[in-house]
Amino acid sequence: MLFGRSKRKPIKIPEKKVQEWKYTTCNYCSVGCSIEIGLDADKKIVTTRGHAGADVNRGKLCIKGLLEHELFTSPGRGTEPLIRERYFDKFEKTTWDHALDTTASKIKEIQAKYGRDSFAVVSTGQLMTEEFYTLGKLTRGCIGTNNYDGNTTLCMASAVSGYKRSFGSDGPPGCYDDFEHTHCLMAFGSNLPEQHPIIYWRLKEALEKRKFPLIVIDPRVTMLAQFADIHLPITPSTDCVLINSMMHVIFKEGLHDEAYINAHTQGVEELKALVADYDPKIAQHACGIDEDTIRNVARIYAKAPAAMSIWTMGINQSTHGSDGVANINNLNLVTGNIGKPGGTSLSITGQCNAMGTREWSSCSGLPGYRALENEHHRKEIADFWGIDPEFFPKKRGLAQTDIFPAIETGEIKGLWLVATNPMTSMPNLPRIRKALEKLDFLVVQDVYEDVETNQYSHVYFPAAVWAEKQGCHTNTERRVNLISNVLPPYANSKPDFWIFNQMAKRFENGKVIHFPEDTEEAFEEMKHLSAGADRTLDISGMTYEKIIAGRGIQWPFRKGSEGVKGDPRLYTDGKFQTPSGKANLIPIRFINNNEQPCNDYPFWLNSGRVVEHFHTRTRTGKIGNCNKFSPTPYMEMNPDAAHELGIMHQTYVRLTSRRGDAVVMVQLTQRVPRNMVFIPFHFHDCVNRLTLGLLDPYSRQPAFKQCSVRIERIEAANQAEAARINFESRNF
Ligand SMILES: Nc1nc2c(c(=O)[nH]1)N[C@H]1C(S)=C(S)[C@@H](COP(=O)(O)OP(=O)(O)OC[C@H]3O[C@@H](n4cnc5c(=O)[nH]c(N)nc54)[C@H](O)[C@@H]3O)O[C@H]1N2
Ligand SMILES: Nc1nc2c(c(=O)[nH]1)N[C@H]1C(S)=C(S)[C@@H](COP(=O)(O)OP(=O)(O)OC[C@H]3O[C@@H](n4cnc5c(=O)[nH]c(N)nc54)[C@H](O)[C@@H]3O)O[C@H]1N2
Ligand code: SF4
Ligand SMILES: [Mo]
Repeated sequence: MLFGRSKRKPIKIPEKKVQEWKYTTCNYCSVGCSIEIGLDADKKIVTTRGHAGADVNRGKLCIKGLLEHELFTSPGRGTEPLIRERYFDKFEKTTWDHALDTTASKIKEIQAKYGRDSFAVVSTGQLMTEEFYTLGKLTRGCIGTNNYDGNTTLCMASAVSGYKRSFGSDGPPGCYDDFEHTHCLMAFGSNLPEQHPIIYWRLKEALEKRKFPLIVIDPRVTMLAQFADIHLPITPSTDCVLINSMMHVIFKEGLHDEAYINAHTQGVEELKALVADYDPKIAQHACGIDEDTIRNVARIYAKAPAAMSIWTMGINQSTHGSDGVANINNLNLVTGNIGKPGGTSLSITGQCNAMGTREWSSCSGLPGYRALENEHHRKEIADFWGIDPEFFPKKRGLAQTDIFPAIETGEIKGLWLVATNPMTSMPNLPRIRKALEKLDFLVVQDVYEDVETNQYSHVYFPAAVWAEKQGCHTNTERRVNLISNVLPPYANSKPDFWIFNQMAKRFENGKVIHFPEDTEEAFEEMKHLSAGADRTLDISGMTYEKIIAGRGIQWPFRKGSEGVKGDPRLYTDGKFQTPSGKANLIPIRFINNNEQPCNDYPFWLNSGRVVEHFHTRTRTGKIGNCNKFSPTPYMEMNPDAAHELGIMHQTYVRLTSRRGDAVVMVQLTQRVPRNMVFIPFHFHDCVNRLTLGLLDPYSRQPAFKQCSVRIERIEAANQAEAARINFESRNF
């Protein structure tokens, strides 16, 4: 019997009439996949596909990339500029000229009254690089505030800081191709299958060809941990202890690379002296990994002909973020694993263009990795832009995480938010809400007018998104790739590039500094500023055409370079960007300075992401299939811990921290240990109502992943009300 199958019609995939494929790059995560958008005869988008000829993704895309074209017409898009006198008034539609004029005059008024730095700008890792460069020109060169930063402080700041401390410069030294050459990979606090699915696929491909040990360090049994050969469920925030202890074993057993250390590093004696204190017998009690495993892992790593480390937010988002990065670099330097195929310290970047903002936005410095603290750099840029170098501050101003407290104290009176949504993404939201309410003037520039921050703004600029504009991104492996302009901006929204240019016209220096009309000309300026024999960040040999031909080109790619391939690795000659040319070995002493579980708040609160959603869901929350797979805020909880508290699977609980409370649905799972819960941070009014966000002393990045909470059962009679609250944190 065929159970009626013979009568069933086969599934038919409707044919899509693509007339033309347009080249572009994904605008979500930093993997940097090349995408082709298929247009029909009427120039309507009918589909997308991964570019088969691209080195990065070789035809593949993850769920977000596959459905990305749906965001152009998704609900909530901003159509017209909006304005209101006070944030509790109703928004009125207005013209671009009026919105821009009002903003410019408000900025000037605030600066005249309270000083230039009383107006702050907070941007993002999600614009085009040319847009970042232009915003830098506007902010540093025309508006002249030093309180200018980006959401990369929530994301990559610790990696930047750690790279600078170790190697004298930012810039991830490795590439995805290192998977093909490595003999051991350690992944610290990085869940590739969900957060960087195509990098994960590259790793799996490499593993299928040639088996090598995969060691995952994560307090949670992530999808990557499930695939690991060795999983180290570390005590939160103690990675530095583990690494110190590994180096203790490596030095003691003579497994270090003496020749490399002598030739290319400085500070080994101080490092040796420090790690002498980290005998695995002692360290095990701090980091929660038993002494035999520490020794085993140290030996595997040090004996591998080439070993590499990758990491993401499990390291960066910690009070030991910058130290964690510097210590991973230490480990790789003492084992001679920098700048060689399969031997590297590769930070896996977060947002699609977090690299571009680091390189060119001038947030914490000046374009092209130049420093405000360096007189020569200030003069170089001032001369090129045609302004007085004295207009620039002599050291960087506040980081994003210090800008909000400065609003509380009244030091900052006005704020411009560009492509970031701190009302969901910052720690301790009750405090952020109060700060936004306190501002004299807030302008929000976003693709969506229903973004939470807009409830507090006075002016809203509707921005064009992704392939509605043109420009570059730099991905995790320093690959510059191009987004082509495939369709016009939605309604009366405008490319961020245009908005910055128009704003510049309203400032004195904006008449002096040249602001190119198109992004390609801005790219030419950046190329000019990047050229230089000693500079690692050299893009002077690139053109938009060459970038498309190479499906992205890695920097450095110098003027006169042949072909379309840049250098896959940095520091291959063992020469670093420090004054001596040697890398710094930095002793990292661990000081336990986090909020810890205690009697009143007995659980660690850990937070992160799921594959279907991107950040605060302004985009993926509105894309049918992304949202359908992950529609509800939830919390992972260990079944044994739940049993003790009488909490059932898929019921609602109340979480309380010292900051606030949140209601959330429980998913029982062994992924988390008994004393930890995990909540994806995508949902509004949920986990960041609870987080503390103590800051890393070097990078000012918040410890999003470590604080403590109490969990209370909600009685059956109140479950329906709890369900309503949980649903509301979805926001729409
Ligand atoms: N689908 C999707 N992909 C994304 C994003 C997204 O929102 N959605 N966002 C992008 C961005 S901007 C970023 S920054 C990346 C983030 O990418 P990941 O960092 O890989 O993702 P997270 O889930 O934030 O955190 C990773 C892991 O850190 C672990 N962790 C917590 N504390 C510690 C600790 O003390 N030590 C160690 N070793 N691990 C710890 C957590 O348990 C978690 O599993 O993803 C990018 N890709
Ligand atoms: N608890 C907890 N909190 C976290 C984290 C965590 O792991 N746990 N992770 C942190 C990290 S790593 C990050 S990166 C941050 C992210 O935090 P946010 O930057 O606040 O998050 P997004 O939702 O990406 O916000 C980007 C905004 O830019 C808009 N946008 C997109 N493209 C464009 C464009 O081209 N132009 C303009 N003008 N707007 C655009 C989007 O609609 C969206 O509103 O969250 C941080 N917060
Ligand atoms: S892996 Fe990242 S870059 Fe690639 S399609 Fe997915 S979200 Fe886009
Ligand atoms: Mo991030």
